[in-house]
Amino acid sequence: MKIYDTHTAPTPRRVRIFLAEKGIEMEYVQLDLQKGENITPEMRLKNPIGKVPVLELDDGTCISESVAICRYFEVLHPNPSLMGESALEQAQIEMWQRQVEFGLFMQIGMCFQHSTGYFKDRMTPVPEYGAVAGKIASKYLNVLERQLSNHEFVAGKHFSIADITTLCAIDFARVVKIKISEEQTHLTRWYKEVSGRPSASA
Ligand SMILES: N[C@@H](CCC(=O)N[C@@H](CS)C(=O)NCC(=O)O)C(=O)O
Repeated sequence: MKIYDTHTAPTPRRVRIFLAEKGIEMEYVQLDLQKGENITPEMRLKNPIGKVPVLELDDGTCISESVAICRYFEVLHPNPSLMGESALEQAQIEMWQRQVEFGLFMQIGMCFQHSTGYFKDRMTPVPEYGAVAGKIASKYLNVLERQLSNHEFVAGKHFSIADITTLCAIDFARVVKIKISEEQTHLTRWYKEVSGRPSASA
């Protein structure tokens, strides 16, 4: 079993942290995205949209989409739970996870791609769109600040995949100069705590 990974990219990091939290060892195969190693005909057979991460099982079955990969391991290794145990917990984690993906993670990704032209060989950057996406991401940090003012973690009482997604988005946001502000004291408290977990260096 192995995962096609790119160490510097934020999405595969979500899976690395998830597996580290569960203590699962994995073989990682590094792909250079800028050189297009993820969009070769061979890699498109593993993931038609040519993105990382991709989990390849020993029988050759491939699973892409970071959350699908995480869910696979959550079912196989339920402890510690990172996607919730009760119906309510699962729904709350999913709710925050989706909102963070759309409100923050994706906006930061769009801001990066459209303002830097990093993937201009395979997409058309629209800098104005990049700037708008950056503003949406910055605004979303206020939503997290409010949530963390009365919850220990993003989805409530327990560390979950929603914290992993948020951490990866915020760390990558530095590349486009989006940061937690000093006034966002609850977000700062949360950030210190989750980035201090051993899994954060995965
Ligand atoms: N929804 C996908 C997103 C995957 C994704 O966008 N990965 C980026 C790296 S963060 C990628 O492979 N980009 C390469 C490219 O666009 O060519 C997931 O969660 O796995």
